[in-house]
Amino acid sequence: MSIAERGTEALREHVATQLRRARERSVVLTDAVDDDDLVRQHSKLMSPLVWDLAHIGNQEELWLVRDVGGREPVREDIDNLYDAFQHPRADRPALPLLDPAQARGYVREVRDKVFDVLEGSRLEGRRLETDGFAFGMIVQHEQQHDETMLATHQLRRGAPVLHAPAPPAGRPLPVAEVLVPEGPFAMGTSIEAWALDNERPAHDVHVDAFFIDTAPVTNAAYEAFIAAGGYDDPRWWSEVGWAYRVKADLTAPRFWVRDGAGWLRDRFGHVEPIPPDEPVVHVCFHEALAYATWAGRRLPTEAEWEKAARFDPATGRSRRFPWGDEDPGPEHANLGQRHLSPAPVGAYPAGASPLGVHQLVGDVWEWLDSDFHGYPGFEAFPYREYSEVFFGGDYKMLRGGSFGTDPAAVRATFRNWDHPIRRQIFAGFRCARDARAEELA
Ligand code: AVJ
Ligand code: FE
Repeated sequence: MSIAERGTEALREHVATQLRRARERSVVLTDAVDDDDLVRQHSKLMSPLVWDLAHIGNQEELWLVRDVGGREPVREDIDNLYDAFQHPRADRPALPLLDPAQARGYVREVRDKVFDVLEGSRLEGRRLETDGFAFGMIVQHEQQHDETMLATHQLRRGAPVLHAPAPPAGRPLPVAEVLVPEGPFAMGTSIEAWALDNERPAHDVHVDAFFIDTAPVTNAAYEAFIAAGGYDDPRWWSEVGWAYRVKADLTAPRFWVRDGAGWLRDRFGHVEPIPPDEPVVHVCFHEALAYATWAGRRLPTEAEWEKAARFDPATGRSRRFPWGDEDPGPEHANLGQRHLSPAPVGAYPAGASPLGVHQLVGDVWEWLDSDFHGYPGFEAFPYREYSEVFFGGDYKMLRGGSFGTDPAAVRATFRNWDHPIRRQIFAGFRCARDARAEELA
């Protein structure tokens, strides 16, 4: 059910449930390791887990306790420490951070006040409170950091501490690619209550006919690119991509380890054979683009991806999700850290789009050949630092969420972005190609 269709009390209950679910995840991810591990920096790319935890609490305090609730600050003195714009990740371990016990106490104290604020909010009136937007924003913020913390776990060395059942089995798909017809579709949203500013407003975009793969590129397909010498041939790489490939000495996806003539992967501390039918993960944008070029194909644009994910040819309408308007369930998509890996191709037939494109949502974020810009009519809300300060050419877009993304923090309109060199995120890709005139007859 959409947020706006709920009555006020049902919405209040929904907010409370979502807040609790997010906190359960944060607790699992931070209770899984000891205090020494929580304060350590596992990679220069990441914050110590204890920073993420207190930062989650601080954002919640700023928006829900102080702004929505109009209450006195809990810990105004620590705002600066947990402001992501004040301190780059690499510098965070050296800050006088709250220790693990203090951080846990802080987020609990903030959360108690938030439940009180939630009781008193009309969930309408001010834009920030209408449909519980600020609560939804904070739920998504915590879940986004939970995915970031999961990426920190992947970078952490030592014995495995996280456990989850294997994803469902795959099955062969009837076709490898489908035609997305030429024409306009409604991109973005003006009606999804918890959509963030960069997803707004809905606007028509014309998309030429193109073919898109029904599944993300698999480990087996990617290994063929490696075996064919793809990493040694600058023809497949963009100029900046090749320069980075050389400088960083890339030879395979991150977390792949050589095993004789083949490869293994290190997944949250388990060193294991690489499942051939799972989407490849932990490649950067440059690797995705090089693969696509080698394969005689290209990456989709952001508009193409969203049209493939939302366009219903029967009605011409854009759906909330590939499978329809229902919120994601376990049958639709590999989301929410239920499984700690992507699922093999074909594992979610109920999640396919009307055109027959599978696994657009869940499994792996998909790199796209688009930069981050605001849609026509974009308006920063409620703060410029969520999206607007990242607009421009420095980032590439990612869509669809991964096995590490919570359903609350992904939609078919949800936009993610990162530097094109990043590999620690749970990102893969799928390929597309232009349609030839004779294929449209
Ligand atoms: C939208 C995932 C790029 O993690 O940097 C978290 C989300 N913004 N805290 C990020 C975010 C502020 C953001 N991404
Ligand atoms: Fe944040």
